[in-house]
Amino acid sequence: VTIDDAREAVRIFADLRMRYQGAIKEISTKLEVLDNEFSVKHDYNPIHHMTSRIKSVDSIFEKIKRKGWPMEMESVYKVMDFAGVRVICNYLEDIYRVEDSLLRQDDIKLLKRKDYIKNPKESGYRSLHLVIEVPIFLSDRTYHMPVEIQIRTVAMDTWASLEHELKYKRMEEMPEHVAQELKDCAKMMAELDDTMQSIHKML
Ligand code: 0O2
Repeated sequence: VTIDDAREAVRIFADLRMRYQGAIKEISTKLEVLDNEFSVKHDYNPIHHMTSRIKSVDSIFEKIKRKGWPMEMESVYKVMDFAGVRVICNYLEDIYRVEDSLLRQDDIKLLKRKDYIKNPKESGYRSLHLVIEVPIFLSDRTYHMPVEIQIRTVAMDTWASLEHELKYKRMEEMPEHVAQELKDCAKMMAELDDTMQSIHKML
């Protein structure tokens, strides 16, 4: 690798990061506006809090390797969760309320949807995953950037954060009985979400 190649690679990644940061800002603002509107209209906030991240260069290449894609620039553009926004909602129904309100917007295009709440993953993981495309307007052109949005309740988030620490990024296999315990915990969290939703409705 020559110094010029290295400089060019850094420039490309800086440009990509800038565009994905712009996309995260657009989505975060849209979600904040929706949350504020809901608060004014219904005196209640569907969104508990939000976080966002840009995938690290190492994680991007790890993903390309895991997917078995060729190690080339085209593969980097195929990574749909380069930019990620996590929306933590108070109640189960808020998840679909937030989804509907966001997808109604004219400039948002849905590219992929995975409902791991209706169909939890083998691990017990639950969340609604959307990959949407949002325009960002730069000085000389418009880019349509993909952003992965994970929408989940506080209970789903608690489980996913702890389980992620314990297992997800590890190379070793989780012992079967521990995996089962974690699955049981995920089930308890799902029951908790149902109960909290009912209590919220009652009041
Ligand atoms: P990080 O650090 O959260 O970014 P796809 O591209 O959709 O075909 P992918 O990306 O494997 O394939 O999609 P998937 O499985 O739908 O979603 C991946 C992301 O969901 C992960 O991101 C996690 O954030 C989360 N996730 C999925 N399964 C689990 C699980 O069993 N436990 C936990 N805790 N989180 C999970 P990353 O990129 O792996 O990591």
